[in-house]
Amino acid sequence: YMNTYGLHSIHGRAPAIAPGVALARPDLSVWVITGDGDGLSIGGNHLIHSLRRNVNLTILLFNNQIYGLTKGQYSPTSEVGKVTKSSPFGSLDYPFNPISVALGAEATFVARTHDMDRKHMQETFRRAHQHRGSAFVEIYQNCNVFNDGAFEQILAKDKRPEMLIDLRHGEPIRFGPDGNHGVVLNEFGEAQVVDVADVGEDALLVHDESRPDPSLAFALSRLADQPTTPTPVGIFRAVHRPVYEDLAQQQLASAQERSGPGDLKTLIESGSVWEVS
Ligand SMILES: Cc1ncc(C[n+]2csc(CCOP(=O)(O)OP(=O)(O)O)c2C)c(N)n1
Repeated sequence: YMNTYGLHSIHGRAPAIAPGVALARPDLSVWVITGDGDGLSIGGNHLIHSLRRNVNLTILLFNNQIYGLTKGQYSPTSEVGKVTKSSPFGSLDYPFNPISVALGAEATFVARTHDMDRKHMQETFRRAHQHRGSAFVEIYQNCNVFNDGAFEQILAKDKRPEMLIDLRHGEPIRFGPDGNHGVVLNEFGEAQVVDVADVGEDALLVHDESRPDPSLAFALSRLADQPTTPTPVGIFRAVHRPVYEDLAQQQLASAQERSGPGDLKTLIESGSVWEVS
């Protein structure tokens, strides 16, 4: 059992409200539960700024590639050509890749898991929770009412060995029923799927989630733009950077050392004061 408390924000604004909670109550473990519509459409701005600030939050983005609650409109992760109630002739919008967005927003922890493997999901959430700073986890989640089967090509039980690339820190990136496929970096620094028999095991990319530069993680995020080709899951990036709350506390302490503890009433009544009659 867990002792939890939840609150609903305005649509998309959880990443704006949660940093306030985290700043005021550093003793709490603060989680943001969001969706591809919530976190990447209306709340996209709030999401990227809480990531770059490295507030101590665990952000779970449940990506079902659709607006479910409002009954099936296309979202920022829907594929081009998606026919929905709001795009009857097919969506024209090029979709976001949420992992690439989080990496571009300077997130210090970035991972992907999915709704067909409880153990993988638990382990990913555990690592995200342990991370100090903003942890971003994308979860591929089927919406069985408004977008059923969106991840079938990679998440059907018989497809997973061939289509999921399990990223493991410090290990060569291999996948496939017999580990017969792997990932290399090509001459342009792009990640590329190969047959291990063609290149040899030594040529494979060794995953390193702790690299300070996000380029490697970004290259891996570009392997699959849509869940139709081999797709990396696991932890793309886990690095340390000063946490926003710690910096804010330090700033507060040094200001108090300089000018004393301060008094709100005195502050408000200081400087230019007008009397309205
Ligand atoms: C300010 C505001 N604008 C629009 C809405 C309507 N609305 C509710 S949920 C939603 C999209 C939800 O999509 P997503 O975050 O992907 O979650 P899902 O329902 O698919 O789980 C929208 C547009 C709202 N509730 N509030």
